[in-house]
Amino acid sequence: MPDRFDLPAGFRWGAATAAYQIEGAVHEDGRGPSVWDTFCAQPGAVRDGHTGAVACDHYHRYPEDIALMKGLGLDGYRFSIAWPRVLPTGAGPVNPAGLAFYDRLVDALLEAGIAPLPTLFHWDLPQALEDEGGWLNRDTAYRFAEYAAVVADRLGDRVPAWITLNEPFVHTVFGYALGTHAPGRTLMFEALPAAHHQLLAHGLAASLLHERGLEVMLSNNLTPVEPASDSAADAAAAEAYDALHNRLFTDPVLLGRYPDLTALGVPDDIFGAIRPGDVDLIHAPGLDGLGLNFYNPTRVAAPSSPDLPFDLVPVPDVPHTAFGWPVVPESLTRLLLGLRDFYGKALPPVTITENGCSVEESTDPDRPRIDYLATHLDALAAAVAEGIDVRGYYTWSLLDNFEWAEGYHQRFGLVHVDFATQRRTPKASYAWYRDLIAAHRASRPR
Ligand code: IFM
Repeated sequence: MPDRFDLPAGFRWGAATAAYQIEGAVHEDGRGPSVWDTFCAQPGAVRDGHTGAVACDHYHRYPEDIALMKGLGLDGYRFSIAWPRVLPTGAGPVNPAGLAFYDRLVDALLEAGIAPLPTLFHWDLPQALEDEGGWLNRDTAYRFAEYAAVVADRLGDRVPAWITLNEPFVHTVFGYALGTHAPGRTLMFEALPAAHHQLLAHGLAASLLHERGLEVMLSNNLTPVEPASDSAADAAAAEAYDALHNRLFTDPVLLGRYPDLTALGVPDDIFGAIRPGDVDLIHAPGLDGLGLNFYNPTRVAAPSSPDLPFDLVPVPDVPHTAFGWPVVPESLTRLLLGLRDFYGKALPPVTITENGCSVEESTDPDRPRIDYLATHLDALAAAVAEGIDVRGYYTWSLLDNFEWAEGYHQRFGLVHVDFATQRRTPKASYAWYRDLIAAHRASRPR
């Protein structure tokens, strides 16, 4: 495996996490309940009844975790802010102790020479807002903008760049359409107002962040969609899936219009959710950077039943991660070139805000993760060589953590966490990434 890649000077090396997946301390210092606390309490919702109540105990152990980041030589750290820590009921009075935690975290990161990159929403909606309809309720978008302003007013003097939402596709589809994530709704395509309201929330918050002189990104987990064959039926199914997974979340922000969703049976106004002026509110603030979470491509065939307009089918003849996800690094190059072809000048600079894989705990010496990271960085460098403006790479994840419906079973960390003792042990991929960052810096001084 190469130990360096042809990436530009000033390229930002990072690692990513999210609040509910690592913080724990769900009952401490005035934090309110989130939809994930509620979901985890439902029997059978999460594998083996795991919850994020303790997770990596990062709330208390963040100095140790920042020391691990410093040991890697990271330029940046992407984390998320728990809305229910800051505003325990989602709106109304601010919880000073909650804000103070992020204040300490940001100061400690800066002290270590690591740039903080916060995400404002990584799926842990305050339960009180879910009780009012969650993202199906348009008001949630306005509550999000208020929350964004509160946090930016506190941290914006030290944090210049922000991510509004993490993966609205996954939150909408798993959380509101299929019910495999919190809040566990099973509305199928009628979940899509939740997508529109998240995008509206992004637009409203982006305006407020820009007014404060801050940069804004939005992180989506985009996937290159490939038809299973050359048939017209497979091509049409792939187009419908691409509209749902990718373009629904990117076109309004970058182009100021929604894609055609009629193949999904979704009306133009997304079941009455879109009001006049909304799309402009989403598009007008502009985006300073596109956050791209990349894991795998998706192969799509014509539907085998009338329930859905597509079938998701296995990608043949490729290795798979411990999670069963296909490993096709060159599809990252294809995705990036395809984004440029499709969006042209509307495509802002890209930052890879997540990329990584889960590996069996027993795997020694963590070779599959090193291979995954190296081959994807190679694919990224190939896109950069074709002229794509990529500013940084945040691997998912710094630590093994709470992997949502899979509980603690999928391990994505560069650092092993023993969840019984909270002992952290850097894996072979940690040393590999550390050496890679050092080699890149030595060969490309700023
Ligand atoms: O753990 C998740 C993260 O929260 C969002 N992106 C994908 C990761 C791996 O599933």
